[in-house]
Amino acid sequence: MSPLSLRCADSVLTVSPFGAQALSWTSKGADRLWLSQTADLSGRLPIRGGVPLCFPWFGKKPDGPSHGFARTEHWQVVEQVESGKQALLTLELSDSERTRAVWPHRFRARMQFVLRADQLAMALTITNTDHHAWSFTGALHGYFATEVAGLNLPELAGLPHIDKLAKSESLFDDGPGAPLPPIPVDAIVPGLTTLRLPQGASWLHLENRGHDATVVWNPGPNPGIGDLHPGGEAQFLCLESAWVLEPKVLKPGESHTLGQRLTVTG
Ligand code: TA6
Repeated sequence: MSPLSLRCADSVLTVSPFGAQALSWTSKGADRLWLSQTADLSGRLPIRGGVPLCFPWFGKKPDGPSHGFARTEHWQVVEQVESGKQALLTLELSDSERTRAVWPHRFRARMQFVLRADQLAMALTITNTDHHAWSFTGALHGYFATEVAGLNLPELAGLPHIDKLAKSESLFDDGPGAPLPPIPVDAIVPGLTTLRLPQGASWLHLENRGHDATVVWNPGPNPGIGDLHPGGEAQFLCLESAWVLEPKVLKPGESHTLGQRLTVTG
């Protein structure tokens, strides 16, 4: 399925209806997202890069696909509007026989992108359309372009987190000059909301909402990931707006929105 293009001034967003996944966002002359040069765009496998959506679960599950099925389903476009100051794109996914075979619940998921010249706001709203309560975990698993070598994100200094690599609770370093995050990293940081990532001469400001944690991920050198081009791991950091600490329970008719707003400055 061909990607959709959304434009506001010279800010351009490309979204694949497969997974409702942002693939690139060019603002102020640079792509703010990172996409693997060897990403599989056939519409059969998850796409490595951009902003994959994890739902109805985050991470691995013995009896289902990693990070759930939202990123490997075809979403319907329900709204695309471009007006002077902003452009808006909304895609929707509902349960089907295929989704109920791996997760036996009725739901509606709506992914909205609001684009401005220097800003992209993303919101994933999950609604329980079933007759019983169910729970989910999820994330906006964004891959952001940055030079990983020498990275130092002061917002992480001293923060408690779950270190998924060491399988333990830990604290980020807060000494001067320490690489932050250390690479490789796979960390769940409870409550963290705002971060600022260097992107060449400019900054990407990230603001999460409706999350219980920010996930920070980079596999480091020799990642052994088939669809990651050689050296690609040095070019991105995943900073994910996530609901992962405890499953989020939704009663019939209830909704929850997981969001992330990106703003470019400099
Ligand atoms: O968000 C971090 C993480 O859950 C890592 O543990 C790592 O496996 C990554 O996502 C990528 O997962 P994927 O299924 O896309 O290969």
